[in-house]
Amino acid sequence: MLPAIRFDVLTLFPNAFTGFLSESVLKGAIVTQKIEVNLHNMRDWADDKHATMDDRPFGGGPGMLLKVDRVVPCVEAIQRQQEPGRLLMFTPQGCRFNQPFAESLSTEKRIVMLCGRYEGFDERITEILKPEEVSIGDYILNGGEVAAMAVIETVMRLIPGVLGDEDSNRFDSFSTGNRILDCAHYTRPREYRGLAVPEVLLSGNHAEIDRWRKENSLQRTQVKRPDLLVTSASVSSLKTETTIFVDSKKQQE
Ligand code: 6GU
Repeated sequence: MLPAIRFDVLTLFPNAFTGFLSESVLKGAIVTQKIEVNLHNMRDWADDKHATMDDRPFGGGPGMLLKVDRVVPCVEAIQRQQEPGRLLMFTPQGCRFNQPFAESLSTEKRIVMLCGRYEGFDERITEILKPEEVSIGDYILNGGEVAAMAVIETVMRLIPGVLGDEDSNRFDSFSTGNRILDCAHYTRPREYRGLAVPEVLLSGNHAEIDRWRKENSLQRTQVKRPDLLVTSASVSSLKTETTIFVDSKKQQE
């Protein structure tokens, strides 16, 4: 059986991924061939293995840039291995990665990810390859490797059959039909240091439990992430059906 998604990661540090991919759910997804992750050391694709991958910027300034004549042939060669995949380039200047973006990736057959290092990429790499530029947040990492891991892990969870319980991600924070935070959860003991589990969760009344959870989700979102809600009168009265959610896809445009 073909894996649902083939990921190709182009990086100068493939070893950074090996521990990450060999544990827990990711390991399972790879062993059962739900996903395939191919790590490509970009340096191996240069004509000579000691080839320089980076160079100083024209015009001066700090840092080194990945070279267009190294990166472009490498991406093209890897794309030719199979039907070309959706191409992501990791850069702090990219669109913010979020759950709707992950959902859009989860139906792809192949995702090719280009990880930068140094100060970034020669601009012509973007002009020639026209990748989707992706960032995982407003802070600066040493390179795109951690971002690639975040994308692989998030997308992998959305593939049917990867998580044990088919329902286990449907109610996650930010997921389809629930673009707000997940509700609070409790397990035994019923009381700890004077803190009791909300009575309704012990009631066995599933309609009441559902109502409590919806209300709790909305309250938590208002307190912890009010930016996820468009503030309106409907929010303060906790009427879920009239709450307007910020469309994160539009935010990205
Ligand atoms: Cl994708 N790359 C780097 N270097 N820094 C980042 C990032 C990506 N996303 C957030 N910070």
